[in-house]
Amino acid sequence: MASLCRSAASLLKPRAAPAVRSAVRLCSSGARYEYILVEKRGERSNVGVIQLNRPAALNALCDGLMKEVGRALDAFEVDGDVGAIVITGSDRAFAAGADIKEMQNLNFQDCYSGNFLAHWNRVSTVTKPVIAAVNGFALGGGCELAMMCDIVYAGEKAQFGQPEILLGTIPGSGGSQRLTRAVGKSLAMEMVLTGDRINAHEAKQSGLVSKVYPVDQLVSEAVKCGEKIASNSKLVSAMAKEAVNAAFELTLAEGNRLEKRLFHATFATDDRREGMAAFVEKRKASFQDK
Ligand code: CO8
Repeated sequence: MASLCRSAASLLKPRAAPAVRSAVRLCSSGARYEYILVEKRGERSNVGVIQLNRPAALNALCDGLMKEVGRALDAFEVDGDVGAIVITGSDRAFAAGADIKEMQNLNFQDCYSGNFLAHWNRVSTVTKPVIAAVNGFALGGGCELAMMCDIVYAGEKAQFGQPEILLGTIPGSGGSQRLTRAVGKSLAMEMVLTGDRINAHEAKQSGLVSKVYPVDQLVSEAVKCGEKIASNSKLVSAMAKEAVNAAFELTLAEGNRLEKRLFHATFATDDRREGMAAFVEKRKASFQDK
């Protein structure tokens, strides 16, 4: 957790890259991943891809799976080559929610004293841009996981929903908050109170996702978006992400003040100098992430 609290600048310094250049089931520490596949993609191997891989349970987000996602995010966060991260699932399911079988016998004390599933929040604290590529079901915690990401792309057959009410509970990882901010009160209320799902096109129309692609093109399109982001200054991208995220937390005046300070801060970077010089000299900028 401590590593996630470091400043963007220290996180973006190149360090020893973990061994995740091709699809492997090893994390940086050498420990095996059981529930996810991790690789680096893109022409310059600068997009980290985490694929949820628990097909028999439609990628239900058991504790072990979410801990592995956290470890993979940690590794990409400190990997100086990686400029963006994609989280995806299978064609059938991004994730069908938190693992109901794992939750079934918990009581209030277990949840409260153990701060049940608090570590899920790690996805929303990563400083590098994270893109969710959602095919199939994104239900309950699956929809919440997608909404923790910075950009959501959907495959044409994606379905989004918060069906917790049908299980006698309510969203617990931001569903009532992020969904409402994304789609507005009436649709969010309808989804949370009825458990009804929306399809990819409804999700696009309501602002939950930014692009819809054919199922088989979704992940490569998300990687392309990641490559585009990764070609910019990682340092300045982290500032841009911080500024946009502040819009959900601060008043307009506070948000504008923070934005202005971050804008001013870009003038302390070599990359801002390089970006403007490259424009004036009619050449492509070469950012060094400092
Ligand atoms: N948890 C555990 N197992 C699951 C889950 C799940 N969420 N979803 C599917 N599975 C399992 C099924 O049990 C089944 O396993 P098995 O073959 O061993 O019986 C397998 O996946 C395939 O599922 P189905 O046979 O049901 O497949 P269908 O195609 O018939 O249906 C559905 C697909 C519609 C996705 C259906 O599986 C379904 O409704 N799943 C549950 C969806 C749901 O209710 N999700 C919300 C869960 S609660 C939640 O996410 C709360 C989050 C709170 C986070 C708090 C953080 C602090």
